[in-house]
Parts: sequence; structure tokens; C-alpha cells
Amino acid sequence: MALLTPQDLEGLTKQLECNNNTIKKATGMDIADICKQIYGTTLDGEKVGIVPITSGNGIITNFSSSLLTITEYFGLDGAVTEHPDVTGYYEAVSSDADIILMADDHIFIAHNMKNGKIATNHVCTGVVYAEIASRYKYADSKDILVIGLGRVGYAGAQHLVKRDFDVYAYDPDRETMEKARKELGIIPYDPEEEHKFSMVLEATPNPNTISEGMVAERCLVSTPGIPCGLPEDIGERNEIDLVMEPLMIGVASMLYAVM
Ligand code: NAD
Ligand code: 2YJ
Ligand code: MG
Repeated sequence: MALLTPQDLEGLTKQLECNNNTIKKATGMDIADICKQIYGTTLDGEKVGIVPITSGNGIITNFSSSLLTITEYFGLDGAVTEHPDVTGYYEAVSSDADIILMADDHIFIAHNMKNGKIATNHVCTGVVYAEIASRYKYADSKDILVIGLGRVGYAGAQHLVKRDFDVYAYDPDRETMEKARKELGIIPYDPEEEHKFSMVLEATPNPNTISEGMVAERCLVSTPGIPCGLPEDIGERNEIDLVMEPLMIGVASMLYAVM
């Protein structure tokens, strides 16, 4: 699994604001509106305990401080615990945090201590980027393309099927495709096929996953995938609205998910 790097997390607030503007122009809603629509919840100054975790590859520089930035961006009362791991968890719970945020190399969770709700970053990221793509103002049909059906893309595809879109999907892994066809009812998409979509969710860890034959001239590419799957020249030749940010949009979705 791809780990975030400190470089990915530089200039996050600027990236978040820039993406929020794109989302507003493309959907008429901002990130908070989109999250409210998905989960039917609101945020109200909750106390958030952010616990650094040292296991596996260890602390990622800027990770906890980025989580603090996003809690503050949404008007929450965030704090990074002084100690990591179990001691940090004890600190956060003892200081009466409403929500705990913490991540190791495998999973990143938000846990609401007051109502018991728990959410993972991979599911919440898939769902929010899918929802953003699906709300494209200039969409020419209900067809939507999902590229990559891993932890993030699968959750996104599932959300879109539930929302009654015509969900086409591609993943090079045959078993994954078969599972998504059987369990979700996605329409298998062949990347060699000429079918231009105006809404695309890309959730792979690879670059250049999007080709010219996939995108309509006016298109929204919504992608949590790092690095970006959209080649620059394709973006320039077509009128593509690009939503792409390494952490904060997914975290916003987690916070609303546990309210
Ligand atoms: P994963 O490894 O579970 O899944 C990736 C999937 O992409 C796999 O099924 C793989 O077969 C598929 N894939 C690879 N190349 C492809 C191609 N050319 N076309 C179609 N599919 C292809 O990974 P994940 O946990 O789902 O994460 C996906 C990406 O999203 C990673 O880059 C991860 O770092 C990133 N991510 C970003 C955020 C964020 O907030 N921006 C949050 C979570 C994950
Ligand atoms: O506390 C820290 O600084 C680190 N333990 C954070 C680790 C962050 N984890 C990741 O970046 C992994 N990709 C897991 C996230 C799962 C969601 N894709
Ligand atoms: Mg994100």
C-alpha cells in the first residue's frame, strides 16, 4: 500500500482551498455541503484527539499536524496528543475527546467516542470522491467511470451503484473485476474501448491510468489516487475539471461519517 510522504502533505491548506473552489464550480456545492448530503450530519465544534502512531514505518512528518489543520478548518477543537500510541490514546480519551483520529500503515480511523461510530479513511475517501464526481453539473448522462477497484475505488463504486448511476469500472486484476461485477453489478469497462465519460473516479496508485478515449471534452476527474492518473497533456487538450488532494477531503468525509 502506498504511504503518504511528507512532500505529499506540503501546502495542504492551499490545495484544499483550490480544490474546494473547483468542487464549487463543478458541482455548485462545497466540500462541507457534499459531506452533509452524503451522511446527513453536521459538525459542531467537536473535540478531536489526534494520536500519532509509531508502529510499522512510524511517524510521518506533517501527518498529525495536517489532521490538526483540517479539524481547525472545519471549526473543530483539535489537539495532537503529547505522546504517541497507547499513552497518546489514553491522553485523548482522558481529556474527553469526542472523536479520535489515528493511523498505522494499514488503516486510518475516526472513532466517535460519544456515539460509538467508527469510519475508515479508505471507505470515506472512496465515497466522497465518488459523490463529487457524480454531482458534476455538466454531466451528459448517468454513465460514470471508476478506474481502480482497490479499497478506495471499490467503496466509491459501491456508493455510485447505490445512488443509481450507470457505473462502468476497470481494474487490471481479473478477480477484483469479477467480484465487483457479481457483488456490485458494475459494467466491466475495457480501457481500449472508445467510450467517453464526463464523470470519472480514479483510485489507483499509478500515473497515466486515464487515456484520451475515456474522457469527454468536458469532464470531471475526481481522484484521490497518488500520483495523479490524468496525464497533463490530456487535461490541457480537453476541458477537464480536476479534483485531487492527498488527505484533507478524505478526512473531512471521515469526520462527517462518524457524527
Ligand atoms: P489498493 O492497492 O487497495 O487498490 C489500488 C487498485 O488499483 C488495485 O486494485 C489495482 O489493481 C488497481 N490498478 C492499478 N493500476 C491500475 C490501472 N492502470 N487501471 C485501473 N486500475 C489499476 O489502493 P487503495 O487503498 O484503494 O488506494 C488507491 C490510491 O488512493 C493510492 O494511491 C492511495 O495512496 C490513495 N489514497 C489517497 C487518499 C486521499 O485522501 N487522497 C486516501 C486514501 C488513499
Ligand atoms: O501517525 C503517523 O504519523 C503515522 N502512523 C501515519 C500513517 C498514515 N497511514 C498511511 O498513510 C497509510 N496509507 C494508511 C492509510 C490508509 C488509508 N488509505
Ligand atoms: Mg483526500
